[in-house]
Amino acid sequence: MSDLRIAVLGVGVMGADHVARITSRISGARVSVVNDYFTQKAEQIAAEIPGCRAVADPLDAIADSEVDAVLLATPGPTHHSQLLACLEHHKPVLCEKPLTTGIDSSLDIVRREADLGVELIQVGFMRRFDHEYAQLKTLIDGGALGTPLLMHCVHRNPQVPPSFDSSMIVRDSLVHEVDVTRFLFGEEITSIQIIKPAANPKAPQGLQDPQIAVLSTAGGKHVDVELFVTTGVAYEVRTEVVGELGSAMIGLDVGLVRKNAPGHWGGQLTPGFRERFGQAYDTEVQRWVNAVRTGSSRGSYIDGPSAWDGYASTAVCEAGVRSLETGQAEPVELAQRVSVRA
Ligand code: ISE
Repeated sequence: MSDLRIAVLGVGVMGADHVARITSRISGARVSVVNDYFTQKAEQIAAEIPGCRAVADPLDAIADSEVDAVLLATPGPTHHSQLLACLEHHKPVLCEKPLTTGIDSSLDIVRREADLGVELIQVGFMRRFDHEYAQLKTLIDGGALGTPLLMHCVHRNPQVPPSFDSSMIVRDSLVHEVDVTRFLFGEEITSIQIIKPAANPKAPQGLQDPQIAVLSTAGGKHVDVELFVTTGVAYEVRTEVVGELGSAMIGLDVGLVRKNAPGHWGGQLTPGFRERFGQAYDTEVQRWVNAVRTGSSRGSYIDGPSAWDGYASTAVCEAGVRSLETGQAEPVELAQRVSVRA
């Protein structure tokens, strides 16, 4: 079978990372086309990869006859039209979160994919592919914790770009815990409240940081998340699940512990999400490539979070942004579940 030819749209931090990943670590695939709003950046990257071209228009890149599948790492507001183009051309797509930036547009994508009768859209919630999250999921599903009851999460970033506003802490950062909750507990989230503690004096003026999110699930489980994106320290993502038979925690960041004179001990903190979740991104992309290459025989071109997962997370985050304004717990209302009709 020949290599899958992938178009990577958006070659900023994450997209460029994926280009490097596909080119050097993923088997059975290569990058045939790159596209970016900054055409020079795309041309520069294309020049470094044998057999790769820069295509200036994102929709042309999707339609290109030398493209079998698409990896979207473009800004969220462009996703709706780009996903529609992927569906129109029947091109499997791995879409970095968010699926789209609105509930209606996300549901539109879910319904149009369902009408085609084939799963073409996978959403890039990479934590599901991290070894530690996978272990936690196996532990919960195997019943080792009994009935899971609570989850406590910490999500700290050393810094965020200057354009980051308070609602992005919900849409861009908390969205991962939203997906983790749905993944680990297998339940939809029914309400969300954002609590606003005193802001970090070192945070940019007007940025509500830290935030505490409180989520409830359909089965009455409670999840709390500390979001703190201007710690100035390191990247810290911890998740603790508490059940009737005990608890389990991941993300302790304890790699090598060194002891040295005079009387010190310590280790290395993880600087950012690309380092912390590097293995997860590799596994996610390799499994997606494998799924796309074998898709025609299975009637599905995904192996991971679906368009529905993208829609559900958008709906929770939109309610979260409402709660940021009202201070109240906001209900999450999801449409009737739509699944792909084969
Ligand atoms: C970023 O977009 C990510 O997806 C990271 O995983 C998250 O930790 C960070 O807060 C976001 O800004």
